[in-house]
Amino acid sequence: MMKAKLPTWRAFEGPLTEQLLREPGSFGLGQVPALVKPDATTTSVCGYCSTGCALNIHLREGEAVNLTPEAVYPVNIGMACPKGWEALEPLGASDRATTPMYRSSRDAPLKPISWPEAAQIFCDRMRNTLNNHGEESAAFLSTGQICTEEMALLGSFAKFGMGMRHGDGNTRQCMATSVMAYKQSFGFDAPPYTFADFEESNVIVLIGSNLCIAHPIMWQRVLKNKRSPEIIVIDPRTTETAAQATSHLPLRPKSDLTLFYGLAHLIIREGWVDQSYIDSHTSGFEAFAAHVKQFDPKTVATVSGISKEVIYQLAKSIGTKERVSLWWTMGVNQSYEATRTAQAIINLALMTGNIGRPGTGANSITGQCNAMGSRLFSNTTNLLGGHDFANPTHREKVAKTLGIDSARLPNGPSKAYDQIIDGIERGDTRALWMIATNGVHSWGNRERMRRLMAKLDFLVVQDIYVSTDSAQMADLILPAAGWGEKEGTFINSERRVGVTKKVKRAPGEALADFHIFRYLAKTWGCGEWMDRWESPEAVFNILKELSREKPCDITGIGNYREIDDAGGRQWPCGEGEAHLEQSERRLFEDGHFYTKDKRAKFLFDDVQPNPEPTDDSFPFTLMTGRGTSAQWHTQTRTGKSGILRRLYPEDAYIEMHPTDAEATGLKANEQVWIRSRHGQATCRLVVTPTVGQGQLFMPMHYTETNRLTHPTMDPHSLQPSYKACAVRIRKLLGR
Ligand SMILES: Nc1nc2c(c(=O)[nH]1)N[C@H]1C(S)=C(S)[C@@H](COP(=O)(O)OP(=O)(O)OC[C@H]3O[C@@H](n4cnc5c(=O)[nH]c(N)nc54)[C@H](O)[C@@H]3O)O[C@H]1N2
Ligand SMILES: Nc1nc2c(c(=O)[nH]1)N[C@H]1C(S)=C(S)[C@@H](COP(=O)(O)OP(=O)(O)OC[C@H]3O[C@@H](n4cnc5c(=O)[nH]c(N)nc54)[C@H](O)[C@@H]3O)O[C@H]1N2
Ligand code: SF4
Ligand SMILES: [Mo]
Repeated sequence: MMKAKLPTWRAFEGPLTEQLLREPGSFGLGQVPALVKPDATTTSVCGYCSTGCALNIHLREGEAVNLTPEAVYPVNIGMACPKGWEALEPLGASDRATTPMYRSSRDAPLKPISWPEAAQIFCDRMRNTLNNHGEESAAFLSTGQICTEEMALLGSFAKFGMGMRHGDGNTRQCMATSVMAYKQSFGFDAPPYTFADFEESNVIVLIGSNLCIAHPIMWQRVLKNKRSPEIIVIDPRTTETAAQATSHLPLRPKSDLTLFYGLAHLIIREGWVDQSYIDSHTSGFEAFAAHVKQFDPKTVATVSGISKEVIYQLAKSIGTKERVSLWWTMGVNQSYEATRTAQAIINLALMTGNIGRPGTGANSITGQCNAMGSRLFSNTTNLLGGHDFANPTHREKVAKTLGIDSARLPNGPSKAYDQIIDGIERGDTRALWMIATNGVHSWGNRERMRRLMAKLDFLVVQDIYVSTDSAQMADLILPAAGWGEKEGTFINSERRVGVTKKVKRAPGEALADFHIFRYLAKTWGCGEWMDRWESPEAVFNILKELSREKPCDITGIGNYREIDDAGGRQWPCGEGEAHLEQSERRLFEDGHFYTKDKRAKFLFDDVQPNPEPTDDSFPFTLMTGRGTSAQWHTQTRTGKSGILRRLYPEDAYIEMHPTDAEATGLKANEQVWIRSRHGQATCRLVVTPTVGQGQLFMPMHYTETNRLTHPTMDPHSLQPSYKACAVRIRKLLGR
């Protein structure tokens, strides 16, 4: 068993108001005794990825001293990946934000200030901006990595309290495509599967999804499948997952849409469609069938680089096998035609009747621990609980449940991430509040992003560390408690609501995001209507009420303790629903979708040219993504664990095919210079046949990567196309 070192906390010594001290659970161990016995073991859902593994947290005098994976939880059944095992370690890092910090001008150094001062500065400067420049002039950028209750509180305070019109999240970089694809096709953003489907499929198709690295415990679930499934990986790279698959289709980057239309063409031509399913439960099939006629195997083979024979075999497996599940992640979502690509996958499942049965589905795998919470309850792209900002009935329902006037609700969704950022250039966005996301590292075209952050009148960063790229540019840093130092719920990839608990004291004056939002709301003056939002569980009860009669109904889900005892519960879970005792649940078993006519829609479009084409000046296609199972995004957390650091390369690197290395005269391990149309970077060269010729790969964990990428968006989801950027590469001279 690994031993977690107990960090030495800085003594708490800040000036605080009476009011803050009275906040339940804001400092010290607060509410821990309510859920956790001091010298025992409790469970908590992991705060990294969307698998949502439960971890046993071992306590001494109420403080976590170690952890082990939980054996009976239905998700991870005793397993955890390296990040989960090391989840306590980053909490003890020396660069934790322990007090609010402020600089009155850009040239001044950041100085510690008190919470009352910080809250006053936040409210004064935000209020000035909104008063002087209008409701569109300040925005927030949030995350899929805080608790659902925190997201809901933030979205409600910012929009209904402060009167901010815009707020988006890093989920735009990640899940916006799936949200849009499901909404349009199924009538609601509803990933239909349960993890048991990994174990119950005969054919598992993984598209742009590197489970072994990004979702290692889901891959363990695949390995538990007793049906000797066919595992097909569709990814330009020979990833760790592709290497273990029964077949790997190394298609040309961004040729997915052509390939899927080609598969649909063959399935129709060979008569493998499930006509009775199509007739009973879908609409738009005929037009779709006409559309895919042009995608004959020869054309598709030329475009995708996959042979006609292999394409035929894949079509046959999808069209004739009994239980086929299709899973996708960022290789699909991060594209300039992402939504239609995701819908092409959905169409394959619909036309073969592979949905609503065990081992089937058109399944988008989410990324962050609470991406699903953000999709439903962050109040950004839709009104709390999957409601529509523009729908009068929805507005009334939400306003009534919250006890506010519906006139306080904006009448449309927020600007998207890129529109908020582009707004800085034009002077439309003047103040920005970044919460639990490190946009200066993770957004494309880094140098432009840095320039725009510097242009803001006021940048507030709310993070657990002071050292992040974004925090370093802030005017005001609000110190947050991290995973393990606060409580609330996460919703994982299979729609399972799980409880995460406070098992450690946050250092110094760091506060749970929940309490930061509450304190700011009180200082702002929206005390009264927010009185009911007094604790995470009180907010959870409000969210349950908001979900009533929506597809994500959780009115019958129970309280934190009941959810915890049940091993988490999946939505929907309406009042008195019998399936409460079931530990695994999938959607659409009755063939009814959430559209008006209850039918799923076939949606499609013409294939678009890559807006970032390669040419003589930029001959290589750069792909980006996850590097190792021990690295998380911008590395602010995983970079703090000595054990994890030993598991991955310290310095930035780029992967190139041996033939290309030979042709360009580049050698393994030498420093190279890479240039795109948007920026340049230097890093170490790794020569490996896992990338195809003409392709390069860089993990996103190093700051170098997003110096090169560019924010080209999918038109429906406005998600950036991070995975296909044209570059050239040379030996770095002078070394
Ligand atoms: N260890 C670790 N795990 C994580 C994360 C992490 O940072 N580290 N992040 C989490 C988050 S938020 C997310 S969103 C998920 C992401 O999980 P994944 O999407 O599985 O990870 P990525 O590496 O971003 O992209 C997946 C694959 O897409 C492929 N790809 C690139 N271009 C194309 C294309 O045109 N077509 C196809 N079919 N494939 C293509 C890439 O080669 C890559 O192997 O991981 C989650 N899990
Ligand atoms: N080139 C390229 N770029 C990408 C991607 C790619 O594949 N390629 N993937 C994109 C995807 S899918 C994603 S999801 C994004 C992720 O991008 P980010 O969201 O920017 O990445 P993280 O490093 O997870 O940032 C989370 C921040 O929140 C802080 N934090 C952690 N816990 C808490 C908490 O409880 N409270 C508060 N207040 N702060 C906390 C962390 O210290 C960190 O600074 O990156 C995107 N960018
Ligand atoms: S697989 Fe995901 S949820 Fe499970 S331990 Fe690893 S990071 Fe945590
Ligand atoms: Mo993500």
